[in-house]
Amino acid sequence: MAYAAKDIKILKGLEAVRKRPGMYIGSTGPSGLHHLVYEVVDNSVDEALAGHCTRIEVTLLANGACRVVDNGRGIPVDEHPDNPGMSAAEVVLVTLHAGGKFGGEGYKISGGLHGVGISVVNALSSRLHLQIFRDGGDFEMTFADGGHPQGPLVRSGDSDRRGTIVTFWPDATIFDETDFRAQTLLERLREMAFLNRSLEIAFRDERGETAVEQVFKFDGGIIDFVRHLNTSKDPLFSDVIYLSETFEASEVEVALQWNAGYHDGIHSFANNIATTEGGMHEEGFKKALTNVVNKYARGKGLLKEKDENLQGEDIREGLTAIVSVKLQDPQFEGQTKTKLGNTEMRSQTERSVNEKLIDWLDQHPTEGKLIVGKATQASRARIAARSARDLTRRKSLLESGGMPGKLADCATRVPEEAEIFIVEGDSAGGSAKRARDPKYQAILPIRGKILNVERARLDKMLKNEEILALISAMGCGIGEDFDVDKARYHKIVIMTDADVDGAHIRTLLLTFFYRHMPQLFMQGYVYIAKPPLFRADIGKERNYLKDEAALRAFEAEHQNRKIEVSRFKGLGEMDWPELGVTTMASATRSLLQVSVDDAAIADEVFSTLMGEDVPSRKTFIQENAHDVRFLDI
Ligand code: 0RA
Repeated sequence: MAYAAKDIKILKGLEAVRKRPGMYIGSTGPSGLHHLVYEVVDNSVDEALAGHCTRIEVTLLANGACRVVDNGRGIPVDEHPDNPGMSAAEVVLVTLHAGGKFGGEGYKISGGLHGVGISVVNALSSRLHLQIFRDGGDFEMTFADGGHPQGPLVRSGDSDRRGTIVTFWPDATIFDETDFRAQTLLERLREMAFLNRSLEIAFRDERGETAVEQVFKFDGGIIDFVRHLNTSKDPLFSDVIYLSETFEASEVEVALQWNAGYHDGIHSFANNIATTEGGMHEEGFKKALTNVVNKYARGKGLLKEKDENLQGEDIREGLTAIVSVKLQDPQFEGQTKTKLGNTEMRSQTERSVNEKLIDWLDQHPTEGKLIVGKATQASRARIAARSARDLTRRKSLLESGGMPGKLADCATRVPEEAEIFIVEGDSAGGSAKRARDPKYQAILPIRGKILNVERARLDKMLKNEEILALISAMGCGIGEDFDVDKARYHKIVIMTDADVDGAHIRTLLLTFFYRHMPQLFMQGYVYIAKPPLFRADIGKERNYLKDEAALRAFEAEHQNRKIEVSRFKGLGEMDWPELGVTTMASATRSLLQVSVDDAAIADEVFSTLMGEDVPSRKTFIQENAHDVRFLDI
C-alpha cells in the first residue's frame, strides 16, 4: 500500500476516536480530559516497570498544553517493519492499540486504563508535539487537528539524552472544558508514585504568575501510601505490615495498618489502575485476612472454644490496606471495568497473605493482640447494631407504609423513573414540594446538619432521626442488609444552599452515602442540584445565571441594557416556580452526577474533611466550598 493510502486508513482509526471519545476515555467532561494526561503518563510508567525509566515530569504550560517528559528508552524511531516509509514513532501515535506492544519482546506488564494508548491522546488533541531522544539523536514530529502528521519524524540534532517528551493541547471542540485541574492531577500522580516505589514523578503548574512544583518519590512505596492514608486517622500501632511475593508472571504486594476508625479502607489496584469494584486479588486478600486472624486468635487463646469466629467485616473495621498486583494480561470486568477477573490472582494473593501474615503476627504479639481486640469490639458493636436495626425496622412498620413522616413521596413505584430530592431546611423543602412533579419526584427535607457518620459506628447512627429517615426513604437497607437493587429511586439529588453551610451539609450527605452505600455511586445514582447563583432581570425578562462567570458574560452581552442583579443566598430565597424551573424540572435544570473514580483518593478527602481535626476541616471546607472534587458530568 502506498504511504498516502496507508495514511488515510490510519487516520480513519483516529476519526473513530473523535466520533465516540466516550468509548475510549469514558467521557468528554473533566474526567475524560484528565484521562489524557494519565494515558501518556501510563506509557512512561510502563517504561519504569520495564526498568528503563526513573523520572517522569508532568507540566501544565501557560499556553494550555500539558507536557510529559520521561527518561525512558524513547519511542523507537526507525522505519516500522509493516509500514514502509513510516517511523515506528508515527505508528505509535496514529494507530490504536499500538502502544509498546509491538516489536521485540514488548512489555511484560502494561498499565493504561484500556491499553488504548497514546494515539487516543493524539486523536483528541488540536496539536501534539513529540520529541524523542534515542540512538544519539534528537527527533521531532508534530501532529495537528486530531492526529494529522504535519511532516515526517525528523532528526533535528544530536543528543546523548534518552527519553520521550509528549506535549499536547486537548481539543476544545471535543472537551466541555480544556482547563486541567492541578489538584486532580496531583492526587493521581502522587498515587502513581506510591504504587511504583522509588519512581520520581514531578508535577509543575506554570499557568499562574509563579510556577508551582511538587515532586513525589516514595522509597517505601505502598507502605508510605498506607501511612499517608492513616495520618489523620490515629493508627492502632506504628508499624505498617508489608507483604510481597513475585510469581512467574505476576507480583503481589500488600500493605496494611489498622486505625481507631470504623471503616473498611481496602484499596486494590491492578497494574496501577484502581480496581474500585474489587475482584480476584481483593477477594483473595479478604479471605486470607479473615482466616489468618481467626487462626491466630484461637492459637493464642484470644478466642475461646465457645466463641464464634470473628467475621471478615469485624476484622476489617478501621483497616487501611493497599492490595497492588501487577500481572501480564489483566482482565477488567464489571460495570465500570474496574473489577479484576483473573482467577489466578485470587489464589496467589490468598496464598501469599496466608503464609506471610501469620509469620508477621507470630513475631508481633503486642500488635496481634490489638488487632484481635479491635475486631472483637467491632463484632460486639455489630451485634448491638443488629438489634438497633431490628428495632427501627419494627418501629418504621408502625409509620405510614414504613416511610418517614417528612417524606413527600412520588406516585411512581418504578425506581428507574423515580427521583428523590434531599433538601436542606424545611422552608426550601416546602417550596420543593410545591415545585415538584409529584408523579416521579419525591422530597425529603432534612433539618440542619446530619450526624457526621465519619466519626460514628452504625449502632450510634441508627439512633439519629435524620439518618433513619434517609435510610428508610432509600429503601435499600444498610450494613449487612444493604442491597442496591432495592433502591427506590435511581436519581438521588442533593439540593443544598450555595453557601458554606450548604457545602458542609452536602459533604455530610455524600460522606454518608459514600461510607454506607457506595454502590449508589458506582451505579451513578447520586446527583447534586445546581441552583443558579444570580437572577438578572432586564425589564420583565428574568434570566438565571449559574455563577459569577456566567453573570459577567451576561453583562458583557447586554452592555447597553439596564440589568437588575440579585444574588440567591439560599434556596429559600427563590419562589417555588423559580426553584422548579431552574433546579428541578428535568427539561430546564442542570444536575451534576457524582462519580467516585478513585476510592483511595476519595477516602483521604472524606477523612480529612470529616475526621477529628476540626480546624483543618473548617479551612478545607471554606477553601473548597465551590470545589467540584469527585464531580463529573
Ligand atoms: C514503543 C516501544 C517501546 C517504547 C515505547 C513505545 C515508548 C512509548 C512512550 C510514550 C511515552 N514515553 C514512552 N516511552 C517509550 C520499546 C522501546 C524499545 O524496545 O527500545
